Amino acid sequence: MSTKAVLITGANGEIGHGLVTRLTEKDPSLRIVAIDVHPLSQTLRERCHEVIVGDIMDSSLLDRLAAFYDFGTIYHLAAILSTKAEREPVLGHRVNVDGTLGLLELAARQARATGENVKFLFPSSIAAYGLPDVPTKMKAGKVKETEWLDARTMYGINKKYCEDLGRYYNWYYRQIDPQPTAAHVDFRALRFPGLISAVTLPTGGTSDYGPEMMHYAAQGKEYRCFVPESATLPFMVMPDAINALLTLEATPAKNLTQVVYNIGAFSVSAKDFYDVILKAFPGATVEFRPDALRQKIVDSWPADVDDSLARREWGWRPEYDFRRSFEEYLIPAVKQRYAK
Ligand code: NAD
Ligand code: AKB
Repeated sequence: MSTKAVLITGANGEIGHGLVTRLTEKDPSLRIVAIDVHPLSQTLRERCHEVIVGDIMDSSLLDRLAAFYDFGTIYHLAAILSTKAEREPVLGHRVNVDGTLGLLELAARQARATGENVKFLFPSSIAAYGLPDVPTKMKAGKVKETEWLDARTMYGINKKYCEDLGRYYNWYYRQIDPQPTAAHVDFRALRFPGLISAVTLPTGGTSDYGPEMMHYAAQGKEYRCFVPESATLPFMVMPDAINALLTLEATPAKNLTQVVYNIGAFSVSAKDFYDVILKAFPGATVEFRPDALRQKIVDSWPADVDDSLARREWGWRPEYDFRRSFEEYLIPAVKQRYAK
């Protein structure tokens, strides 16, 4: 008989850290199977039932997992983020699209074998959007899930396509089979804004300037910000991002009319970040030296998102606005982190 477990890919990443910790705090007996190409830290390893240092592209590894485990829920976090995927687009496509397809197939096979739906949580991104220029972006304000979907980066295109793949696996998978399967992949995606964690530093993304500015200031390091002061994006702190994943996972399928939901917390400019960071770390040195090419990516992402659907259907509500994020979570935690 197979062992019941939760699968987390990309477990060593920023969201992985928060998710593994929160899931095991909630239920210490939960069996987590974690995969990442990089080894997990000791503290995370201790919280997992099995840790695999491996590649989600390795189909024999996925076959082995399918043979040993019944995954009721899969959190598929492994990805190549926007800046790295723009530098290596073929790698981005392989990991972000082919990798996701492999995981969706694993979930579909498991649903077929067990006769029970497999929940598939997918972190999509504001990168799925593509606005043509800054005036249009600022005029658009809070964008809805169905608007401005002409993504301009390999990463954004990958995310959008994977949302569509998820919709297919959720509602139309093998639709002309004479005998439909009893169970299916219950795909649920969140379009996350830029995330900020006090515990980890981002790598390979484009919204990284916000969290980087804070982590550099806390370490007394000079930061060169690659966007202008006016650059504006939606952001959210990691505790809210984890809450969103867990709340969406726990929502009964009958409450959900869509497979993709925006979630928002606050929309701020790079100058807003600078002001709050300077207040907390008066010696901080930040030089705004925009990189026109990376800035273009930020310019194409929305300034804010309309998350009314998530609020209505599954009760989404961020706990942290901009002020509370910094005063009660980020600043105290990073001060403590770098004081060690
Ligand atoms: P991250 O880069 O910190 O973590 C991704 C993890 O995936 C890394 O630990 C990496 O080693 C692993 N990985 C990459 N390729 C792999 C492969 N082939 N096989 C196995 N593991 C592999 O990113 P994160 O911030 O934790 O993001 C997690 C998910 O959330 C990603 O899908 C990302 O696109 C999405 N997301 C993140 C943000 C954000 O601001 N952090 C915003 C929107 C969406
Ligand atoms: C990135 O910048 O690539 C991510 C994201 C917003 O998806 N942080």
